Amino acid sequence: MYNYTSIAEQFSLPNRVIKVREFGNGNINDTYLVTTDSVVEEYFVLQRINTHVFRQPKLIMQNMRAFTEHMRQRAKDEGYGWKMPRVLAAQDGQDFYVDSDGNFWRAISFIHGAQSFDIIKDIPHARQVGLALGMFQYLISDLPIAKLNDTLEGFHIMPRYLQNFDTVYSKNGFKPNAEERYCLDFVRARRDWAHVLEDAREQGKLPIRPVHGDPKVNNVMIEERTGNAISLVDLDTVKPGLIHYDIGDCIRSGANILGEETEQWEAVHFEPDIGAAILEGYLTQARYFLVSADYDYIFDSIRLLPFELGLRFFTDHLAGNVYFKVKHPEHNLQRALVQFKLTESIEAYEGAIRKIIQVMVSRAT
Ligand code: GN1
Ligand code: MG
Repeated sequence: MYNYTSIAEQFSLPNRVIKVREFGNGNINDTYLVTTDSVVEEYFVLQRINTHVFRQPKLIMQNMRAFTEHMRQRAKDEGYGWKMPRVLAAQDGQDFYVDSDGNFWRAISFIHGAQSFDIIKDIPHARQVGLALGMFQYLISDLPIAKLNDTLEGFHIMPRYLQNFDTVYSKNGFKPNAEERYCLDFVRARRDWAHVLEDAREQGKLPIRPVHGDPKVNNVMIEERTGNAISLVDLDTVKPGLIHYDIGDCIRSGANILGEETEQWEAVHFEPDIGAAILEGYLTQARYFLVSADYDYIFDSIRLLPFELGLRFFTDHLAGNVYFKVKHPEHNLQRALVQFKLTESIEAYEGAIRKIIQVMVSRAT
């Protein structure tokens, strides 16, 4: 459908493009790995930005320039072996290329010698995933939020998602099946509590800071040689927000060892040991910038983010799959069920998880 080679060549010259293949399994953008004949930069990542979701993709590129340079410099100054993807310029010197159909393409460097995983392999991996988030937030923590555009308005803002859900549901006029009924009841039972983080922000308890926005397990790059996390990729949602969105998202994605795409949603559960290891890794770096109120909302964030994601999937299911890419018509319903089951399991373990948080926090502070 697209002439991938000629699009890739917008970013590869003077090198020749040898191959372009699909890469990763993002739910929003289309991602490709480009192989070139360059000896220094054999691969790079080419992406078509979904402009229905990201309506101002140029703002994303502006952000990426600003924070990747800032973070790269800080990592260097402080002696961390941390890598930030580089934005690759197109032939005309811009940070992107718009094709004749108006598609928005951009290229970023590939992190060599590293790979990512959809599911946590073991406890050391879990620790590295948490550490990656702590490192990312640490390196960006001194970048003034005024330097970051809001690339996706309303992202992670729970009251907005609830409003959107109500609008879609009231227009839908459908007869729910048993699974949809479960989801409807699930949302109803938790909707009043779900404002917890935004309330804390409004009350001045939690500050707005730069966040990653999407620190799930498969965005953490693990160095093959050492097993250490060396980068956190997928940077479109880096913008001002609450660091708790990141904490909850990272832990909900890692501690669900069946993965978010499993069809066995009834078996989905939270693995406390993995959650603990992620938190432990996170705090080794995050303790340098967290303040005491931040710790008070860690449990809420772990419970809220899977609920939020489940609600977003469920809303999209009701809306006819207009936001997340799907492989079959019930895909978003299945994904919602997975996240709701995970939330339920977190609720069942609340006492144990709160104890883990206490132990990890007292060790780190
Ligand atoms: C989307 O496209 P991808 O897979 O990187 C979504 C995240 C969700 C994630 C769930 C901009 O990310 O918020 O957590 O799916 N990104 C956006 O897998 O909505
Ligand atoms: Mg993403």
